[in-house]
Amino acid sequence: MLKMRAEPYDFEFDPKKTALVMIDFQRDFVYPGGFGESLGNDTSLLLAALPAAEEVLKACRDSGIFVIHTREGHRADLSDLPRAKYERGNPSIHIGDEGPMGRLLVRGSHGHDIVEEVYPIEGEPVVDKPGKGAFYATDMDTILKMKGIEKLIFCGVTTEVCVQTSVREANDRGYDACVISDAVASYFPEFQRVALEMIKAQGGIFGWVSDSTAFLQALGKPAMAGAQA
Ligand code: C5J
Repeated sequence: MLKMRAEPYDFEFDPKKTALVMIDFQRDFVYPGGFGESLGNDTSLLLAALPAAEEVLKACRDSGIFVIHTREGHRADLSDLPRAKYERGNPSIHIGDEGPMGRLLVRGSHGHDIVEEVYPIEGEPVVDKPGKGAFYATDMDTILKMKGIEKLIFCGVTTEVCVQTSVREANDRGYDACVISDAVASYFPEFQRVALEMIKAQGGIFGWVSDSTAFLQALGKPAMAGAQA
């Protein structure tokens, strides 16, 4: 069993029963011209999570920790897109419309896919989800159960939307989740702070919060250049 410095208290995990969950590192959220920008967001804020997420991903691959990725998006015929989600936010262009990176949030388009820095490799399942949570209308729970996974490490975007929704879903399904604070990001700095506070409040009501430095330390890996100990 390994132990990682975390809040509200240390997070213990057996690497064989732990999965890294990489939430929605898609061009549609982190680059201009995608779904995130269509809702009026400054996408550059999300790039802050990538260096730490890359390090955490590399450390998990080196340590044999199971890695699973998610992508938010819809079928090409939009048959799984609720009207409410299509209309919500009065966007500049809608889900399914043609944008600079292809059809917005549609599976198979360039914008819907994962950025190169954290692109999945062979043996890392990619779960396509129509909603914000990684468990809703997906086989995420089945895959994790088949692998004997009990603990989850979360990286991804955005902190208060798809990451937090997935952490809550994981909590209700009996998993222990720890969010890596510098490997998640929000379009709203205040929401980043508060979303993490909410997870670890009340003795860890939804889970734990740690950072990439503590995670790398727990795995016996060197810290990222310039990281705070
Ligand atoms: C959003 C997500 N923000 N991946 N999706 O709509 O957080």
